[in-house]
Amino acid sequence: MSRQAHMREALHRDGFVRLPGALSPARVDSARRLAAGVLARLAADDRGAVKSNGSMANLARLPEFAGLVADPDVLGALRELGASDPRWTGGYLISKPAGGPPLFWHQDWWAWDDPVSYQPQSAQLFVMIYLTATRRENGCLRVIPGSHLRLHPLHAIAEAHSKALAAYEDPDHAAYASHEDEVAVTSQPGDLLIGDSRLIHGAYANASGAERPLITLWYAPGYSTLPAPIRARYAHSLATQEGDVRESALGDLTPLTWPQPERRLVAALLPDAPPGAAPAAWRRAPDTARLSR
Ligand SMILES: O=C(O)CCC(=O)C(=O)O
Repeated sequence: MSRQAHMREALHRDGFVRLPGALSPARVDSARRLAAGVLARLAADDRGAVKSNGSMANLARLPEFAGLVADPDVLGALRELGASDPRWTGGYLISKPAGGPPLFWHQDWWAWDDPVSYQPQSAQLFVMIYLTATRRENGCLRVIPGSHLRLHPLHAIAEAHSKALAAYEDPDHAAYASHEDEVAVTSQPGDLLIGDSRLIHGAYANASGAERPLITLWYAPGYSTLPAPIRARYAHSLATQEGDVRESALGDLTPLTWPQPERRLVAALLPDAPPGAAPAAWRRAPDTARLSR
């Protein structure tokens, strides 16, 4: 089997795949420097409100990441995985400080009312770029393989993405606990971890003495094949950044109002609105009866 066929099979079967060394060291260095600059600007209160995540700095506010969003290695990896018309639908700098707690179990998908959510093909992929070497002890990714398509007991954590879970109000909550089905996904600088947005995932606590920065990017790999209401919602969200955790230090730009050089870099990747379609409903929890057993 070819490398490409292996990658596609892993993504389909497990819901994620690791591409070792896909990004150039120069790109990783630059992203690490940019991330450090953003973290220095965030207020302690902003990070405290998302203690479980560590930080949630919306890249839509940060044109300096345009080069990473449009990086040919990232887009090439998506195309190898079958992306026909990849569009960038969002991204965050999620950085776990030294001593940061675990990240709650969750999945990233948001249009669970639409039948496309229950098909094998993923409507939205995450591309995770850990900027330092990660392992269990310093807060690497953990995933439940296969949970992008199959019902899992962790789907019962209905309030994933709530303010209380993000703020780590109840450290004994099951959303932070290890699960027997979890798999630790370690990473080296330059690796891309690409996965299905429906995959249940989280992160271990960072028991080390160093910051553990991550850039998560989301792309719709086959944008023009998506139902019109989903495309309409993407286009609406791009312009409004609805639901953003608003850190005032980051300003209120959107990719549509970025300075022209950065806007030009990502222009072909931005979701456009289909004429006349009403945006799909924002639904973060699946209809569990429709997931396979
Ligand atoms: O912080 C992490 O390692 C994982 C972040 C995450 O779950 C996400 O980007 O959706």
